[in-house]
Amino acid sequence: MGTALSACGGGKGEPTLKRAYGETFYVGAAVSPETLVSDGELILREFGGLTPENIMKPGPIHPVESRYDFREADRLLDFAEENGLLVHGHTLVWHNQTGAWMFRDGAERASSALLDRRLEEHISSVAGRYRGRIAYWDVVNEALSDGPGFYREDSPWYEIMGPEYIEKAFRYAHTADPEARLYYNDYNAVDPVKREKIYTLASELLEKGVPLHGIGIQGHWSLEWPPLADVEAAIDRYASLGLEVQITELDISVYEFREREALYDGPSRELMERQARRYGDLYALFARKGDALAGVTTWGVADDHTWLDNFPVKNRKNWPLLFDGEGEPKPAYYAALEGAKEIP
Ligand code: 9MR
Repeated sequence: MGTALSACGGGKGEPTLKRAYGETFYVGAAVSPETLVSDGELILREFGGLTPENIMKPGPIHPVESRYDFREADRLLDFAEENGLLVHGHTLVWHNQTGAWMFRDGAERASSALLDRRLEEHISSVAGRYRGRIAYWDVVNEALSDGPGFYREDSPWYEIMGPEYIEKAFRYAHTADPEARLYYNDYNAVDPVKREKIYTLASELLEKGVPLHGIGIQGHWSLEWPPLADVEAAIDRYASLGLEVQITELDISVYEFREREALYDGPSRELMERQARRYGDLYALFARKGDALAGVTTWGVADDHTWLDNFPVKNRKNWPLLFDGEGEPKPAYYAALEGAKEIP
């Protein structure tokens, strides 16, 4: 993309996302090794923090038991430090993107004791390697159920260790990097039913003295869903526990989840204006909630690289972010900037 700085704003006194919000919460973006290069200038102009989209997940960073692959993560940390960006590590424990070896012992399933040892070894190696250099860690990702149950029971972590893997993960992470702020991160985190599960989990962990510092509300949302009132209520509810809150994975799909057709052949002006109103409303809310919010991160930088091109429908183009495929600011970007007027 390589957009010239002068060609798209951010000059001397001009507003940028990080200038507008940097005193209120950090403005982050999820990056891949490729977008870190292709969108480098844009990232430095607009963002104050980075989340690795995939490279620090257990699968990529710890592909087999005896070997870690830290190359990409090291590069990201170096880039962040050279440029004064903070890093939000993602993620130490997840049921997804984890090597199958983690849960096996030869031909058998790993025992609870073996998996516990691996959990500690994985966390102490990854969080320990970057000790003091990671501002926030998503320690456990998506451990709760979207259905009637409480925990995500089909996670191999839960199946083998029961719910204790969650508190153990936080304790191991705190030992490995005592300075890092430790988060529980989930989607549907503003849905009132799941919100209460997350609230209950967090209160129980806190009661036990588990080092939990924040809740990550992922924010994979759409033009119509969720209602703003639910977003506000969730931020308030988590903050009432004395926890930090972050919006960790924001994107606004042009499709509702139930829509499976490719309804749009391009990002029409009308569609992008609708999306801009939505982003504007959200950032205005984030501005008002600045005291409770530690950060707001978009799940990507620009519309040329988004997981939503393949979810929930493969090969259906989406335009969910604040910058277009050329790295130019979209109407959504200007609406997000406008929201900063609501900072008290
Ligand atoms: O954006 C990530 C995509 O590239 C991966 O293929 C996918 C694998 O499940 O994970 C995506 O990121 C997810 C994040 O790690 C956790 N919350 C949901 C995100 C979107 O699926």
